[in-house]
Amino acid sequence: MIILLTLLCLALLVIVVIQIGRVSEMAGLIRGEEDVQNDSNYWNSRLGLVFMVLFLIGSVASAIYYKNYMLGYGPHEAASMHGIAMDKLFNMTLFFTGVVFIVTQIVLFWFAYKYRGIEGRKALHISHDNRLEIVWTAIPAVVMAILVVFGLNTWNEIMQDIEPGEDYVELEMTGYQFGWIARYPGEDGVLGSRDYRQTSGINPLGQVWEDPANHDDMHTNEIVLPVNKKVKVRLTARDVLHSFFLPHFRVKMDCVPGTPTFFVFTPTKTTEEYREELSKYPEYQVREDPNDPTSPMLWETFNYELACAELCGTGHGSMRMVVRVVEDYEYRAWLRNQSSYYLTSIRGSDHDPFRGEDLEIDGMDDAGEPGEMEEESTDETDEEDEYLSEVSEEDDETETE
Ligand SMILES: [Cu+2]
Repeated sequence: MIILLTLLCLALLVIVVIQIGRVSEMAGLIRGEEDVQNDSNYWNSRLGLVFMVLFLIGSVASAIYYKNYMLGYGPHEAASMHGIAMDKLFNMTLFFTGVVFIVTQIVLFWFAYKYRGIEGRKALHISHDNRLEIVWTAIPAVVMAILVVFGLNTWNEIMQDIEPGEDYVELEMTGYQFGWIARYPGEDGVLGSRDYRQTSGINPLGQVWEDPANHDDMHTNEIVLPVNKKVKVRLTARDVLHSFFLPHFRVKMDCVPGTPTFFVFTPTKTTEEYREELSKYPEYQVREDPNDPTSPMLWETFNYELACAELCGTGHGSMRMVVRVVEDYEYRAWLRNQSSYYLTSIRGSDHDPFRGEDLEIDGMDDAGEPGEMEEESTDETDEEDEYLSEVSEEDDETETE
């Protein structure tokens, strides 16, 4: 019904426009073509100026209104090292293109007004002007060169791989319709090999169980990362194109079936620190559930998140995962609490090529329980243990409640 009414309105509008055209045509015949032409030139050129002013005010106002989202200000500040450089680049590009946009719009509409058709005025024909041509070639060339050089520099910095000998955290993310599988390499620091032909319900990544590097690999249901440490994320997809998008870290890379990609970045703010920052903004100083005064504040419930940025199918919107950035000792404690996928789901089953054989797996005893790891008697380990006992106390409290 609404569509029918809309179509009817549109049809009526077209008829009205045609009728107005006819009326002015008739008026032109009565008053003489020239007069009508001059009249219309006069009004159109003035209305053009009015349009220009409103249009520029609207454009600048919208840029200011959306600057937090588009340029990463306020509660949308970057939480990674390269994110800051990237936001700077966007700001610089917008500055140059913004100046050009405003100047060219003013000149465009001003010329349309100044050189409107006036009775007796003749158009001047200029075949070419060397000076003008040099100016309008050189200025854009210089500005473009500046933008390209800065852009290329930033791009090379962002796309840099891990240097040999550098300390970093590695994980692998695999997109599928519709979700993500996160895999951490375990004690040996090596992600085991995969063969897509071995993919099945019990082996969602097609891990090759003969490869001992697979035995300590862990599948986790959230991404936990240590703050201020380089992270290398290896990206793949199991079916169609997906895109690994971490908006707060300005990370976005396609996951392509059959073509592994990767992204290296350094988170600079823990989730707690980011929440602290958000607590300063009025839009986050409201209850999570406005009808429930006992619910937590919105900033307290904030989490970094992973989203899929490729329209990969009907369940695309459900491809979300929480990303937690924590202190290094909390990260190591969390890692110790994760268990190997091989030991929990494959070991001893029909799919286990080492069934009935003894296996030595780093950091795990053969029964598949996370065992004693090599203890380093450093302060860090103490911190880690303290954190672990705190966490288990909290757990106990929630259980007794
Ligand atoms: Cu997807």
